Amino acid sequence: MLAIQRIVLREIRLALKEPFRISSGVVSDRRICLLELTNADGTVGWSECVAGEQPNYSAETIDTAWHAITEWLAPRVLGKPFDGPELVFAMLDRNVRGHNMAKAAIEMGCWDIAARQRSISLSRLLGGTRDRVATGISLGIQANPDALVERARAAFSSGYRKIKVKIEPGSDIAFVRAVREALGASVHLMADANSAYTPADADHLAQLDAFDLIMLEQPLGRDDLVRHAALQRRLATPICLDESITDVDRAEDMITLEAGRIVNIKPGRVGGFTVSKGIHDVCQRAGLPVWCGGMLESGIGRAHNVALASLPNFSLPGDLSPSARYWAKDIVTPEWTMDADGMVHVPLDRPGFGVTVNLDRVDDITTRHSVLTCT
Ligand code: OSB
Ligand code: MG
Repeated sequence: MLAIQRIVLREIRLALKEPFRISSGVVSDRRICLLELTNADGTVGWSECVAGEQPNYSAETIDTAWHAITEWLAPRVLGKPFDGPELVFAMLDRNVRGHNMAKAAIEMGCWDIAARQRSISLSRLLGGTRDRVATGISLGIQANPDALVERARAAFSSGYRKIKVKIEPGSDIAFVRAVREALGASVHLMADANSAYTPADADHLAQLDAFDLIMLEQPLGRDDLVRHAALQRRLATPICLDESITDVDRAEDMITLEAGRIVNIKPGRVGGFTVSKGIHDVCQRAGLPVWCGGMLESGIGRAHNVALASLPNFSLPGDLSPSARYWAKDIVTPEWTMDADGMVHVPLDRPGFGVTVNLDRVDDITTRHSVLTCT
């Protein structure tokens, strides 16, 4: 039984080691919203809202999520007992359109509490079947192909099992070619456009077929399922959808329309773990692989992603880089690490998501704070 009594919202500021540039914008200092949820029995769970500062990836931002959680979503769970975390998404979703990132933050915190109550790992509670998950790196857009090659080489030699390069018009074909030539034919290489292209670019994008990419992520707009289907017919490279897949129905539409052959699941984007599991299951039934994407999360959001990535149909490496790739110092202990084979270990022997939140460090970098309770 869960009955959330208190949610502490915090905004922290965490500087990335280097700016991360995608087709729609750049981020160098992350503003991250953290949730600390306290259950009636005293069990505490944590979560992170993946919304960014600007509405360039999704319509939501940290400020809209803060508002949605405070005004509409937290009141739906605070002081309202319910049987289990699989019920939370429906409680939050009824007559509240959108705001999936805000919903996900509350929902995932409830899963963490439920795992801790049972003294089992979050991975186990979710139905995870692996003790290690394969890790890829997502490399931001660089000034020139040489700078990208340098980062791709370093990533490959440190063990990463998939190299993803961000692309946009003007920084695409030559950049991907340079990385493929530098790393050789056997490396799992892919590109992510974050919606930077239109159907008029189909012939241009077809040049990427020459580089044997394992997938091309989100070339077109997020509502462009029909247009993605037409583009997929034109390309040999499998299309993977990220921004477009906001719920289980959109994943089913993708499958029906053949708008893509792979899904990047970010639990924070789709409203949490219940929806993520639903997308995982429909893809599995259709024979399509999924993988776990990232949103430059702190060690808390990363913990949720690692747990999800341990499910069976997460058969491709996720965007789950170790803490040290992003931050001088993470906010969890131990920090997330990757072994020499590019694997992150799932903390199966610890209750909940398996790392400890370093509260002193969180307090040091907190810039905004709000306590929500039952009224
Ligand atoms: O499209 O996958 C994306 C980061 C911010 C916004 C969108 C995306 C990304 C990444 C980063 O690719 C992956 C990571 O967290 O390492
Ligand atoms: Mg993406």
